[in-house]
Order: sequence, then C-alpha cells, then structure tokens
Amino acid sequence: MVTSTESQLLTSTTELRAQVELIVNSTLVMDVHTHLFAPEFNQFCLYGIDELLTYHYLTAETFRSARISYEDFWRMPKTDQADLVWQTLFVDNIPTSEAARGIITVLDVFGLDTRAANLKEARAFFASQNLREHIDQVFDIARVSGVVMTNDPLDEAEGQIWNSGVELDHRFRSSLRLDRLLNHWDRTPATVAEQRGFLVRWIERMQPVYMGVSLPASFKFPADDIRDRLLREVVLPVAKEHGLAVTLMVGVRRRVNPKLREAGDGVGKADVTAVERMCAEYPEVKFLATFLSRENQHELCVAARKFNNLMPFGCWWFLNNPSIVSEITRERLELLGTSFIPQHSDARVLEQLIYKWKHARKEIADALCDTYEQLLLSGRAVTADEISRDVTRMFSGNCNEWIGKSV
Ligand code: FIX
Ligand code: ZN
Repeated sequence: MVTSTESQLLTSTTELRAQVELIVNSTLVMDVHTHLFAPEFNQFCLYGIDELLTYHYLTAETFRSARISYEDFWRMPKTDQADLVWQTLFVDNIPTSEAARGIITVLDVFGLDTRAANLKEARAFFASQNLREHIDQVFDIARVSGVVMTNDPLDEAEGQIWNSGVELDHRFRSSLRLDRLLNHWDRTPATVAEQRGFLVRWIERMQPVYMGVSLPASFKFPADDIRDRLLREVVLPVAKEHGLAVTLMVGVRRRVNPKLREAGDGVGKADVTAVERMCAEYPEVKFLATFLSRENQHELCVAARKFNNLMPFGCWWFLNNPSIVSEITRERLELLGTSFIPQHSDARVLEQLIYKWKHARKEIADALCDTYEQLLLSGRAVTADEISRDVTRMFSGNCNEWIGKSV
C-alpha cells in the first residue's frame, strides 16, 4: 500500500520541524480580537506608515528616550509625531522592542528600506496603494481569513455608520463591545428593560460574533455592584437567549498615566476565580477569556480544565512579546492540549496583521515542534495530517466553535 506524504509518520526530527513550520506558516488564521475596521468605516480604517508609527505601543516607548513633553507631542500633527517616533526609536536607537521590530518586519515584507534616514520612501509606497487591493494583499501575506472588529455603538461616529445600513466586507466580523455599558453605567440607558432593549437592537443590527468587555484587575464576580447586576440581568441572559459567546478581557488598569492618553493604561494581577464563578453559574454561555497579567496565565489554564465553556485566548498586549508568547503557549499545550486559541493580534492598523502574525507563528511553531518531539521521544510519532488538524483547530476551529459560525 502506498502512503501519502501527509499520512506518513514523521520519525526524523528535522523532517518533523520542517513540516510543523510549513503548516503553521501556511494555515489560515481567524483573528478573534482586533481593533481593525472594514474600509466601509472610512476614517476608522487605519493603514500606512504614519498610523503604524503612532501606534500607542510605540508612542509610549518614544517618551522613554525623546526629551519632549506630553503636551508638545500631542500638539504635533500626526506626520510630525511619526517622524519623531522614527527618529527616536529607529535612527537614534536600535528597534529592539517587539512593537518596534514589528515595523521592521512590515517594511521588509514590502521591500522598503529598514535603515532609512526618514519616512519619504515608506510614505510614498503606502500612498500609492489602492486600499481594497492593499487589504487583500495584507490578509494574504498574514494568512488571515477574517478578523473580529471591536464595535462600540455608543461611539457617535461609529453608530452613525452602522445606522446607515452599511454592508461589510465579509472578512470583517463585528463584536459588540460592552465597556461603556459595564464600566461606565452612569452614561448608558437606565432601566434593565431599556438596557436589554439596547443590546438586542444592536445585536440585530450588527450581527456580532460575540459580546465583549475589558475589565479592571479589581473585577470581582459575584460582587455587590452595578456591574454584577448588569451582567446577571442584562448581558448574560441576552447572551444565553441569542446563543452569543461572551469575551472577557481582564486585568487592565486604565489611565495609570493619563498624560500618555491611549498609551497610558497599565496592568494588574486579577482574580481568576471571578471567571470561574461565571462559568459555573452560566454553563449554557460560552466564554472566551484573556488575562493581561503574566501571573494569571497558569490559573486561567487550570480554570479552563475545570470548565469546558471557557476558552482561553491570546497573549494580550503587554504579553505579546516572543519570550512570553512562547512561555504561555507551552503552558497551554501542556495543560489544555489544543483546546485554546493561542493568539489574537489586537491590531489597530491594517499592516500590523503582518508582523503580529509572523512573530506569533514563529513562537507557536517552536512550541509545537518541541511538543511533538517530546511525544516522539516518548514513543508516539505524528503525521503531517495530524499536525494540520491541530493547527487548524487552534487557528480557526476553536474560534468557530465558540462563535457558532464558520468564518
Ligand atoms: O481593551 C482592549 O481591547 C485593548 O486591547 C486596547 O484597548 C488596548 O489599547 C490595545 O490596543 C492593546 O493591544
Ligand atoms: Zn483590544
């Protein structure tokens, strides 16, 4: 009997590594949390070198080296801010940080000079792109099949676009962000009936793939506060009725330094038992959860072992550094097999998809190689088909199962 290459046992570690890298780099990924917008959202759809360089990860880093006041920086036009970021992090310093190296990866992919003295060439390149073709190209390079946007109907400008009956590019899926409802309840509709009505109206209009919220490190559940009431009386019943997953992003400390604006948020160790309790009390609701603190990652894995309605996802924000992605991915593989979503990009600017996925794939591939190699040493070889099945599950299968749709 002739066995096809895909079903042959990979008993040589060199061949095994080559196959894992090939499969991880070519398998399409569904990006479960981003801040990207479809082109139909006009000014919300960000792309190009000036947006890339003024990403809040990089502005925070710039203030550590450039001697400029916050006020002076924010007063500058975006192009001048981008020039200063480039000069500070890429010319006066070597771009060693993850976010800075990300820019290098993007420039390199497009054949642009990574040691340029200024942004002239990069600006001309991005300005010459046709947006729709550029989106196709970026999705293709990043091997991304779709992205979930973060949609806030209480944002006036965004709400207007939704209300205009916008038809979206099918690769951009919506998610209904509940931060204003759950974290700023003083500014949202008053009665429980009004709040439910508000959610249901927006679910019908947006067709979100989940409802999501970011929560402070101090988040407790149960708790004697309005958020607890809103969760129990509005969000969780609506999630159950509409079969919508709930995404919990826990551990952010907003505006630790308000002068840094969007870059001014920090991290805090949170209480994983809050998510455990929610999973226990609402077994019919599917939860996606990510924690911002490195210290919470092991507890999150243990919680997911106890509750099969809990899907850990991503290495969020300050965790999205190769050394930490590697550590967390390995911990998850050891505790959860392939029943987790290893990464999301959190991209705000289109081309970030390229570097965030390229860098993540490297760490995921390395972690998988070591895992299969250990299995081989223990006496179980794998085939390329099996590797492909694992990677597809982690890159899109788990996500599709949770959001109940094939994206
Ligand atoms: O709350 C969130 O979704 C965070 O990801 C963002 O608000 C944050 O600013 C970010 O971009 C992190 O990557
Ligand atoms: Zn985000």
